[in-house]
Amino acid sequence: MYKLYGSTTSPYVRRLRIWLANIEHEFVNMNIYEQAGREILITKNPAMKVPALEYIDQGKSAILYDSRVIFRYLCEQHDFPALSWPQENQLTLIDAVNDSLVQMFQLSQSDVVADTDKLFFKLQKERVNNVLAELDEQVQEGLFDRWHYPAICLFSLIDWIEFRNLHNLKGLRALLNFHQENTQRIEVTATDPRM
Ligand SMILES: N[C@@H](CCC(=O)N[C@@H](CS)C(=O)NCC(=O)O)C(=O)O
Repeated sequence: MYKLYGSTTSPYVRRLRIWLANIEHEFVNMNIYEQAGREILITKNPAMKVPALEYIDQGKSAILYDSRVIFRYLCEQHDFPALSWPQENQLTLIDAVNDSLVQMFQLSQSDVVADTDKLFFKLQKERVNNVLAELDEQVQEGLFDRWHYPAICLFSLIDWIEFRNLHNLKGLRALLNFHQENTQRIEVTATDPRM
């Protein structure tokens, strides 16, 4: 059986929890910003990030980290087709916004004020705005109509942005509609970080 290490709030973890909805797994919930969680985390991933997936390989316990690698491993195990190249690009865009917003969130938790005249904040703001506009267009074109892995990743990102109030999504109507249309899915409500 799989053991997924993560937190309920991480969008990188949530995408896998949603995708694993019909695959037996244990979810180990940790607060990675507190001592107890960090003590577990350091034994699972030297990079000290979630998610990490523990599994049994030829009778031995093995571990994988990084959601992208974990997803690839799970697809191989369950004979699901690999992502297409355009879908890989979608994931890269979603992850780019995710990474920028994780860093901005950590800075705000460190009481660093986001000054958009400063290079770091300017770069993140540009990236987040550009990518969200591109994803909004792709949603309008129907590329996220099916509930495939990139759609699950996009949903997890948008819902996390709303949950943490990280970015004003006003004007990104297609993204907001996409979010609204998927909030009632069972696997989505079951992994809601607000619960
Ligand atoms: N590329 C990684 C990113 C994972 C990631 O950034 N996770 C965040 C939580 S949302 C984390 O563990 N951050 C801890 C830190 O930055 O110290 C993946 O896809 O799994």
